[in-house]
Amino acid sequence: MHLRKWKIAFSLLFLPVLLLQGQEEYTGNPAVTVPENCSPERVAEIAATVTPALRQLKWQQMELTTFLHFSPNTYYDQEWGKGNEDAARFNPAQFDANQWVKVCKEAGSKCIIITAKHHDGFCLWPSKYTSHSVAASPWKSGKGDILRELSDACHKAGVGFGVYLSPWDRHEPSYGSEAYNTFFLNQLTELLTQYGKVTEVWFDGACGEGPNGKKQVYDWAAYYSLIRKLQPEAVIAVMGPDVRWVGTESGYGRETEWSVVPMDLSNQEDIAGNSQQSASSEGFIPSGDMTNQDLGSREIIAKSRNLIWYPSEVDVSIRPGWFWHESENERVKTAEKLLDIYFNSVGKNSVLLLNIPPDQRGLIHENDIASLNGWRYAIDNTFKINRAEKSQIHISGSPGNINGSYLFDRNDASDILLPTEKECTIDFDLGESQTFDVLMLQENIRIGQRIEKFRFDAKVEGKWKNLCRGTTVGYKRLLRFEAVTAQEVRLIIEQSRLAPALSEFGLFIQPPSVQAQPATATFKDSVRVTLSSPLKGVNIYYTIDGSNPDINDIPYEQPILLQKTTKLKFVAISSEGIQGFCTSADYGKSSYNIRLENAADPRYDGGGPMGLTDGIRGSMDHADGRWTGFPGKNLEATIDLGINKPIEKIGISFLEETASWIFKPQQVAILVSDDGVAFKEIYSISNDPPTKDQSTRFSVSTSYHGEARYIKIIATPQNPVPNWHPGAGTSAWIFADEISIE
Ligand code: FUL
Repeated sequence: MHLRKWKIAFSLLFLPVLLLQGQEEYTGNPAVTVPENCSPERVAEIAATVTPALRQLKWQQMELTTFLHFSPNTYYDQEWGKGNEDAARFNPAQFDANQWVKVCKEAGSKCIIITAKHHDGFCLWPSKYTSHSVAASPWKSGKGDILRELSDACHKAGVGFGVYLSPWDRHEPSYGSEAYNTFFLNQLTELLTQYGKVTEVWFDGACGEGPNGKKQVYDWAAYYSLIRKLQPEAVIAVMGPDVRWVGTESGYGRETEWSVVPMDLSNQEDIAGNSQQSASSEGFIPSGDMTNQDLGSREIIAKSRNLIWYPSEVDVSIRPGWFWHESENERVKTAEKLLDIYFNSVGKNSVLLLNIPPDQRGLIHENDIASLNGWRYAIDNTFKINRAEKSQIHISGSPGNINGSYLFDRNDASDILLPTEKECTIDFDLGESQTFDVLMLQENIRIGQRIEKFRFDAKVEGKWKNLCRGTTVGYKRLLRFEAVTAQEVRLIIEQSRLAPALSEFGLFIQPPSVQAQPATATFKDSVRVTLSSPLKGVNIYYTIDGSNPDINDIPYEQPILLQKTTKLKFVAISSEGIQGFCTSADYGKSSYNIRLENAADPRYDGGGPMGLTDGIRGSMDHADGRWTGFPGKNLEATIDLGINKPIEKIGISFLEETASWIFKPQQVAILVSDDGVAFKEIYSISNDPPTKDQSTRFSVSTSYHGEARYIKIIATPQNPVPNWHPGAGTSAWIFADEISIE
């Protein structure tokens, strides 16, 4: 054992690059059959020799890819078309494929996958095999081809081009018969032969009923072999053999993400029959529950005879829906949220497939672009300088320091092969004291995915302090922790399968953040807000007029005293001139006494009853902390103005977000009183339940020319929830915010 260790250590000394393969020679070993009666240890070793096919390796290296959901749904304000949509409504008058590609490329995307056909069967290219396509639309007088313009723009910009062709087709009459498989193969052939190189073919798993009420038996094997024949370098994703769906659409990958998994994730009986014998897709049908937390641990693979390289893709939309909806323009994920998704997808051994749906004009909306720009700025500035790049490295057991430059060369093909001992420590002397809050690790997956458990420490004031721990690394692992300043750090690989090949090691610092204390508040007279950043040497700037702060705004020097309802916006700029995210916090003044007959749900208490009259309106996000939510109960609020006062107008706003079971109240009544006992109704309204999903904010108000001391608002929930909704028969939620009294 020792001998082997020293051999590795010496090879590190004299021949530190153990692998620097040209991609051309690389073929990979994406499927293995485990011999019978292997011990679990032996199976783990075999799993460590499974490596990606070349197309999978290139796909993994892209890290960031884009989905574009665009179809008649964009014009019908819906997510799933029925197949009978009128092509006459499809008219992206300002369509500009170059804008799409420019926005995606600038955001860092390496491949764009377009919904060539979604479940509604409408084709964005003039397919010869159906009339339900752009050819029937008024756009470019039926002479246009979205795919032609997009593929040309992608190829010109050096961005990959990918297609989403929905197997489920709610328009095509042959759906549900063998003829449909031929129809589908014909459409695939058009896509794979008319638009140049295709990087990814994305098949969704949905298999519903077609126009004749029948379901289709898909001939996956025929689809796959056609793709292999026509576009051998394209990966086939999700319902395909090359790329696995991560299992959620949240943007958040698994903590432990193995790219090597059993061939059949659930049904052991099928393994032999379904075996993916080589990088080819023959006989492969994805099965098993992709949502399981554990897909590739020693316990799981020990039960398997066939192991495959099947890496994870995280798909998520920048908006709540996959398609563009006007009502979601204010609900675009913030740059900060996108960064969190990045760390939890790309940083968890997955490729991120971020959906950016074009709008009815045929352009990517300004709000999406603003988020993407902020996101890119944060990623670029975080990863610009590797604070470890000048390190001297020592590996436990080896006689001296080694040149670790291969760990900092931003080349995932050069690596240092670590000893196979149970525990191996790599000490880094960073050369000088550095501040960092991100650890990046990469394995050379051409050798295999091997690290099972690690921890990372820094020497702070003479003592080792643990900063983070992790399990799998794979292609890339990113971990964040509180910023620390240190010169000595160590990475301890606590467990691995065979010898891990570490290809990159990075320490980075994110753009500075600012915390406000209190984070939000409703107050009667005044509130004092403290702003701070965990990083030393940063300058904080803020505004109180709602504008975005920068270096020209008020520098923060001492706690800020607020005496009226204020949206405070703040930003930090590091000593290196890097600007953090602009953050805002709401502070609302409420001078009324308000009593609620029914308490709000504790998860949605809107900051307490006073939050209903603090001048800050809830956003389109029901969980923003501003909304007061009542589950199936009346909202009954009584406000005491202290003395009789003249009143001009009384109003209240509500949220409707039926997908979250939040409906407009069935009834709203506004009452006034001088003594708090006898109330007079001055307004009442009834609302019919909606007939389809809605997402909107709405207000009711009434003018009142008189005096009163007490105001009462009673809102009753929709009861029962209508039949078309999954909550049918129950009593809906009411979400209210801001009662206004003028
Ligand atoms: C799902 C589809 O049903 C959605 O509409 C969307 O295309 C998403 C990416 O896949 O299964």
